This record gives sequence, C-alpha cells and structure tokens, in this order.
Amino acid sequence: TGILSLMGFSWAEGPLAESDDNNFTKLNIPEHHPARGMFDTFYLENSPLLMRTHTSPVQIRAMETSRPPLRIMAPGRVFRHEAVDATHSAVFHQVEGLYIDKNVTFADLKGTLDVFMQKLFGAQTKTRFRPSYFPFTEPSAEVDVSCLFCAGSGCPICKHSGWIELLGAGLVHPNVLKTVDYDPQVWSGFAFGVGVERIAMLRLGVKDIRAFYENDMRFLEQFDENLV
Ligand code: 2U9
Repeated sequence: TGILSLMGFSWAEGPLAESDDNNFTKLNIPEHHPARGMFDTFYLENSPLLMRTHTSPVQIRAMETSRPPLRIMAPGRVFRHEAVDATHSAVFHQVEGLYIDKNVTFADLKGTLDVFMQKLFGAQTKTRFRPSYFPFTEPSAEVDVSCLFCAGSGCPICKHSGWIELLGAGLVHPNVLKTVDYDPQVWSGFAFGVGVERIAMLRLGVKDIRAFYENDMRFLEQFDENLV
C-alpha cells in the first residue's frame, strides 16, 4: 500500500459484511448469473448480508459518494467458502486498485502494474498479461510476474515456466460505470486485485498460508515488520 500511495492511490475501507447489491449486482454479476459460482460466498443467517468475497464493494461505495476522477486502493479482509489447504484460506486479504478518469487505457493499466511490481519485487521484474474473464472488467487479464527466484530462467518455484501468476486486472466494465451513474462515454478506468498473503509468501518464502492464522509467535516474530 506504500507503493500505491506514492503512485497517487488513496486508502479506502468498507464493512466486511456487505449487501448482495454491493458485492455482486453492481459489479455486473446479476442474481442467478453463473459468474456468482466464481465466488464461494458465506451468507449470514437472519440477515440479508453476506461476507464480502472481494474488496470491490469498497470501490462501489466510493464511486457512489464521489464524482470522478478517482484513484483509490481498497486493502482488506475477504471471505471465501472453500476448502483450506497450503495455498487457500477461507479468510485472506486483498488489495484492489481503481483508477477512473478521462481516456484511461489498457496501456495505463500495464504501465501502472509494471511500476507497482518493479517497486515490490525489484527493478528487473517483468510482467506478462494473459486474456481472462471477470464480470466487472472488459477486457480482463491475469497478470504474471517474472519469477523472482530464477529471474525467468526456470526453477521449481515457478514450475520451470519462468513466470508466477499474481494479479487479476482489466478495464472497468461499462455496466459498472453506468450503475454508479458515471457516463461510460466520458469516463473509463482500470482495476486490479492481488492477494496480500500470496505476495507475503513469495517475498518471505512461506510455504503454507495457514501459518499466518495460527498465531504461533515463533512464526510471527521472525519477520521484519517493515518488509511486509
Ligand atoms: C470495481 C470494478 C472492478 C477488481 C479486480 C481482480 C481483477 C482480480 C483477484 C486477484 C487475486 C482476487 O485475491 S485474489 O484472488 N482479483 O483478479 N480484481 S479486477 O476489479 C474491480 C473492482 C472494483 C468498481
């Protein structure tokens, strides 16, 4: 978040229990749409709310309460009802970024993520964008970074591909802009998301995401707090 803040993104937060509207419908994921299956959602009992599956509702709230241009990051805890293993936790953290202005293009997204990743992992870091699908972005991409352990030449950590999958990103879908009353003919934007534990595991060499949540002080105390 320090890097994003230097790049002009301001910090935004929101509630962990969210409305279906803010978590799904306004992000171009209508009720009964199969894309809802991408997110394994915890629904609350005796309440219409759900546990947010991403921090995107924070940006929806920000867009509803301010006029563009907008440049915000949304760091925070998210919830997915899924099987827990070494690389999956039902509770984890994301940082999402959102930039809305006139004439924002995919080139702006690529430049921003290039610099973000270079400042995070080192100046030699390269990015690779692969086509993907998210309901709230069009076009959408999965973003790989060159392997920080072998600099792209191939090693067990990148499974000899030279690349590590790290981010999701894309241009904000016109339907999302319309929902918050931003004219898609005037405004465009990009958004991206990244898992915080995933970055920490790569940088610190942690092999099991569950270690972050077991509160073993011997594990927690071994890290320099300025690194994460
Ligand atoms: C608005 C519009 C669009 C945020 C985005 C992703 C792609 C993404 C994953 C990365 C790893 C979640 O933690 S993870 O599993 N995120 O792939 N997130 S675009 O798009 C937005 C957000 C807000 C209003």
